[in-house]
Amino acid sequence: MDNKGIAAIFAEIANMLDINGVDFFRVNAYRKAALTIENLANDLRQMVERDPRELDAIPGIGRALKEKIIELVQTDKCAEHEEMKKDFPPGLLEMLNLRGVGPKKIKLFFSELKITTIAQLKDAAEKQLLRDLEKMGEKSENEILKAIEEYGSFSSTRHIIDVALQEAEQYVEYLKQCGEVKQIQYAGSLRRWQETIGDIDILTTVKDPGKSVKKVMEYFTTYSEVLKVVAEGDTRAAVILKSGINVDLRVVAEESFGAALHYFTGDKNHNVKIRDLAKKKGLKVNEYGVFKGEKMIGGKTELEIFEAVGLPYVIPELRKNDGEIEYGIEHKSFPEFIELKDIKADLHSHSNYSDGKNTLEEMAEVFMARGYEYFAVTDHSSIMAVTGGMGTKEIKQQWKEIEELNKKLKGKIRILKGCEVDILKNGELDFSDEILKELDVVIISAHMFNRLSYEEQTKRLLTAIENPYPMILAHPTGRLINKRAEMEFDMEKVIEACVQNKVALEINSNPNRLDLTDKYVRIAKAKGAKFTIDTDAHSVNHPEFMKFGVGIARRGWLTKADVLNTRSFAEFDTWF
Ligand code: DGT
Ligand code: CA
Ligand code: CA
Ligand code: ZN
Repeated sequence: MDNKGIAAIFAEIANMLDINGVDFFRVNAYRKAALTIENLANDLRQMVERDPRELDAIPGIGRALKEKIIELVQTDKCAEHEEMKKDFPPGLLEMLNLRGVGPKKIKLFFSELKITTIAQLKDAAEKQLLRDLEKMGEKSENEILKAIEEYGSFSSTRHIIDVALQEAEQYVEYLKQCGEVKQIQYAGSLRRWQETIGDIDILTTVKDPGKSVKKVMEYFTTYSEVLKVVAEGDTRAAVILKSGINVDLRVVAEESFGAALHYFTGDKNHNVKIRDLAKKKGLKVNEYGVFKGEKMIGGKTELEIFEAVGLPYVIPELRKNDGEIEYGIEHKSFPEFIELKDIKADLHSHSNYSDGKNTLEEMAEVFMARGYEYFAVTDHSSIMAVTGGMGTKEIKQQWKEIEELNKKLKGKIRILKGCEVDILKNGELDFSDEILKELDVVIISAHMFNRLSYEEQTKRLLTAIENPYPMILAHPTGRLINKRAEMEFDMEKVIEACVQNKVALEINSNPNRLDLTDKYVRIAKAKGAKFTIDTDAHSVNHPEFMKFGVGIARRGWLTKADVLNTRSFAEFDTWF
């Protein structure tokens, strides 16, 4: 079993112990171990194989847990976990996915009302049985109903983009090794950098249409990550991967590759519009090509499709029948949209001064390796005690370290003194002006109180934005994809306040957030907002996320000029 699997089992044990109400120390020990393992750079399997004593070097994991790690590595199971699961209703663990429902409440519902599933919980809430329980009430009962509804709408889960992208890239790499493949490209929502992915669509052409197709099909269906082959035809196959993602493969003729790539990139609404346009010109466009009567007049490249209907090339990110076709016809070209290579800095990152996993210097090294000119370390303020938020003393200590590092790294990269300051319930900020005025980058964000009323939430955010110190509003909606809905507030007013107060809106590139969404990005751009694209990195592995934020920015029609962290440090500094 790999690190991820072991961490998941430890987390599950912690949750079970917690729901059972067993001693706090064991719960904590398991939870901490799960977190440590999840972020471990080394593979536990290799460590155990080389010498189990290597585990002693992992901090914060006691002896008993180390023995369990060895057991899991060697047998894929842990006897204690199996034993616990035997009598534990699985529905209790599922309830943990409900917003605002934790082990304490699950224990309460179980012991008072024998509730073991979400369905039973919903029923009890509807019958108003929950409100009379200890520490509950009408309001919290309604919140539970709302959380169940929210969870239900997520249960047809689409895949998070980084998981899908990684699977697609690995599959494509594998398929390239089959000697018969000529061109290959993933299409669909993934190529459009849509925030979540239903399934992966891969297109290929082959070297010898007579002989190769069958070989490619066979190669595709025998990939080691395939769980199940769902369909296998002459030129099309579909599989489900072990990760749960479905993948479609289509082998197409070389003269049709562009047409097929355009068709299967979509989206559907864009395709329909292109077909209608073609019809008006007396042409037919489909996944095989462009046709005038019976005669095929294009289809080898995507550009041939666009040109046939009077359009310039439309980048995949724009294809959603959301004005791109009208714009292209009118202007004959598109602005130069932002690209990953334009990014010169990351303005939202964490170190081990709060809940980041790495030191400042380690973070500086990865940002340097990406070729950035500067970056801001923005550890949490103190209200985020759970994440080890910084008080005045710690932040001043961090400044010292930043100054020393800046001397050491001079000419290579510049570290900016930043902070991700929490917005308190009343809209005030979680640091005194004395600290705020010393910072190079002040990010404000709402991590708590996300269930205030629409009016209160709007007022809270406006108060924070109007404070003279903030520069960036981080992950503005607070949503977590497939897990937590957006906070409810007046987005237009918030955007307008940001414009007036010179606060940039963040596009948070973490694939679980992608916040702002492309829809709001476009609205905000129209109102004259400026943006930063940040990764909110909590470890050296996360600066990689930048590409997802850039994808959202492109879907939102942003150019380099709209995004502040494409500027050199001097230009960036003068803007604020
Ligand atoms: P997904 O997989 O749900 O994240 O989204 P897509 O866009 O990848 O959709 P998918 O995999 O069902 O189909 C891939 C593309 O094929 C889609 O973007 C457009 C095209 N397509 C699929 N069905 C239709 C259709 O009924 N009409 C047209 N015009 N195009 C279609
Ligand atoms: Ca798809
Ligand atoms: Ca598909
Ligand atoms: Zn953050």
